[in-house]
Amino acid sequence: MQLRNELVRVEADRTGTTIDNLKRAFLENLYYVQGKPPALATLNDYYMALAHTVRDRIMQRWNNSAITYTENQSRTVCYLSAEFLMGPHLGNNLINLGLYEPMKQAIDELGINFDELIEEEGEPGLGNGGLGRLAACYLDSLAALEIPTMGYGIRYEFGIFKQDIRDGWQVEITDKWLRNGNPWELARPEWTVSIPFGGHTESYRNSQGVYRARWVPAWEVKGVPYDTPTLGYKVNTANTLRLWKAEAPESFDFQAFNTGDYYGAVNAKVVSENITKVLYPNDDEIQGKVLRLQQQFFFVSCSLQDMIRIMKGQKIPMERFHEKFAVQLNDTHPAIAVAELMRLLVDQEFLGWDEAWAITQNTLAYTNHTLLPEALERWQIDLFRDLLPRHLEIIYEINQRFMDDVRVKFIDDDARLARMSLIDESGERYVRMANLACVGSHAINGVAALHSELLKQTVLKDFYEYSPEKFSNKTNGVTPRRFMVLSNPRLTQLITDRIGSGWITDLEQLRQLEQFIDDPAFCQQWRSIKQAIKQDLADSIQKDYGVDVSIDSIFDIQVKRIHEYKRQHLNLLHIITLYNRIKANPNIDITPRTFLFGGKAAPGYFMAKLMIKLVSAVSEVINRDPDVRGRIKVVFLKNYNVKFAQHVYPAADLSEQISTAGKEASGTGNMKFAMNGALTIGTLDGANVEIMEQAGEENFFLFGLTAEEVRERKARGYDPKAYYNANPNLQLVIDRIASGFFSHGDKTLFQPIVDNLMQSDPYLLFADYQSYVECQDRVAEAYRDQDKWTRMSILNAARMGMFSSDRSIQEYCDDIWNVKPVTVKETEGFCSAT
Ligand code: CBF
Repeated sequence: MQLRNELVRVEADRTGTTIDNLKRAFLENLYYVQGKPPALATLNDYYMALAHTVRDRIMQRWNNSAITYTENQSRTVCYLSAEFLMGPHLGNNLINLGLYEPMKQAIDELGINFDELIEEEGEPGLGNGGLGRLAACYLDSLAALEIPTMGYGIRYEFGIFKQDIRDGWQVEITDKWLRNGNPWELARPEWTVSIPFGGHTESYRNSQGVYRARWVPAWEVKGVPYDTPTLGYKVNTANTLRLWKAEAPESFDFQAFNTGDYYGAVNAKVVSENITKVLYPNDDEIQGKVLRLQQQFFFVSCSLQDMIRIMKGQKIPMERFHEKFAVQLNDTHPAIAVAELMRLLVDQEFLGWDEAWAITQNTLAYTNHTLLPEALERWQIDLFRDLLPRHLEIIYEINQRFMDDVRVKFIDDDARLARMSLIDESGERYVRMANLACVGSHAINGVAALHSELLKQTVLKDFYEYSPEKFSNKTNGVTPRRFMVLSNPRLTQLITDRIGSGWITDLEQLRQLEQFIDDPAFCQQWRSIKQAIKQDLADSIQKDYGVDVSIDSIFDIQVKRIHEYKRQHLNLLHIITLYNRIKANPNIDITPRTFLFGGKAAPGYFMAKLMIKLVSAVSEVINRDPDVRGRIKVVFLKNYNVKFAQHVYPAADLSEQISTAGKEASGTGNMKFAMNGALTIGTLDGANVEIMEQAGEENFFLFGLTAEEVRERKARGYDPKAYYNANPNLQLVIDRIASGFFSHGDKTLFQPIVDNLMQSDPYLLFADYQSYVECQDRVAEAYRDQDKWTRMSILNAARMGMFSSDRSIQEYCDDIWNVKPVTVKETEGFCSAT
């Protein structure tokens, strides 16, 4: 079909940005898209109308980006991730469009509360925590830096569960995030792909008489793409997040239906759609379930097939796949891409093995996000073969060639061969996904300096020794657009008034704030802003939990997934220590504190759930004890998610980053807190190390063993009881928990925590206890000197430039992906056939 050669201009209602345009557009969307007259509209209708008004203003950028990339055959980054924790879109899109203020004015002028509409949006919780949120920050920076990008992932019908707290226990509630529709996505059924599973393989001779392999799958599902635009900050770039939904090839099996088997007829649909039904709610842990492998293969195959379609659409020969695409594997979850790309190139595109292998390695790169052994993915061979028989063959072939190379490089080292093999044969046989990712990638990186070093010394040591040139560090970063501009408008205004707005895209410019640390007016404004934000959070705590918290207390916050290695229970040991001091001397002079916790526990992680219960139990006792006189308060904030996080980071005085050294790969919450002027109490773990380097030791509360000391302590034979016996304060804390003091006299309730600490204490809480408490005492002392504290707070924010995800992404672009920005052209009308 050929369009007439003319420029079509769009009416102002779809693209206009004057206040009048925005008002008209909003009302029009309410009436015609949402189908409601104002008299009958609900809050959600208003939100939807606003979302559509914003989406209309994105469309031109999105289409122009697609046209530019197609015309230029642009090299494209494909970020493959099983999780994208995007957070609410509305406010963020308005910021990136530069329309936040005009839209607020327009909506307010209509008599509708704009802030309520922003709050009305739910969030697509398609991730567990750090890894998924990092992917979202990276999409933001890729667009801001004008890098052609596709994010590829899974459109889970149910994202991370909603957390309720009942009687102190976590209760999981299904997250029906699509219930009211999703105005930000567009289904693209025309690009549906077919994904095979199961069956067997066979060999055949092609027309030239050459033997080839063929996969004869037992069943297939359809992958339907849903696209969401990801905007760059005040540039024309709108990239795409493409999430795949699984559907049955036929909704009904008519044969079964005709024979009266109604259940059988719909079952195929149910089984297929199960693949993208729900996000596995585990962070840093694997479960080895077949459905999870199905999910991984499903989205990887959909995405690679999509790339091949794009290559063909742009008439680029398949031999140039690695020139067109740079594919990043976000952890091992998409590592099956190594075998799948080989299958597609060899079996379907008929490239030779060696050529396909060179393309695969040149295309793929792998980011490792954890050193925890329980998070290293491996799949039982039988399970793997049943689902992906052809991939197992391909993996065997890759392995055989790889083992031959290793054998030559490291002569007579069978132990090394066994460790590096893609197949774990030490007992029951498994496919090792990290090994597969390493072998199939040209670049491997960790996510903070310490983590990247430890990777080379521990889990990936053999691979480092084999190909050191592949390894690098890419310290994580977070987007200042969401985590400063959107979350903290007051601080943004203050900073911009002083140094201009360049810092929003060049965070190093925050260093200019250092010149104001001796300016009393600036410090006063800085402090008042913090107090005002604390008041907002205090109000919401009062409303939601009925607890009064004072904004003159230190807001001491630990928000992150609940995990033993993150040591929320170490925080509790300190709280109980303070409480014990008060009980011993009710008139003691202590710096008031509000301890806030938030985070979800994996539903099957008993200890983590018990830790939540312990926080609740301690808070119940402390908050109502008259001796405490409100000087310390403890609150567990339920259902911590991106939306809520945006209210939390700006309100913090103290950021708790207290994981056992060597366990947290990077952390990213630590960066978000510090950018918003919180001081950190932390161990030398993950990115804390670099945060401290940047902020300066004098502006960071450091405690605890180093990763090396932790290793030594364990090697020597760590005995937690020795610490307990030697420290009367620690004894009192543990005994109080064990005695049932926090559990209405029930001595058994928290026994698993007590026993675990007393008998093994795998995360060395006892070893770090004294150092932590002393450090907390220094925090309390420092907070008393408000001038000094404010200076430290300003310096922390001023020196966080390196933790912008723009810096991280620039490093990936330069060192791993070799991509350059592409400026998206602007058009006058929306459609020109010329
Ligand atoms: O790199 C992003 C984050 O990933 C994790 O959350 C993960 O899922 N493996 C790590 O635990 C974090 O340390 C890291 O910041």
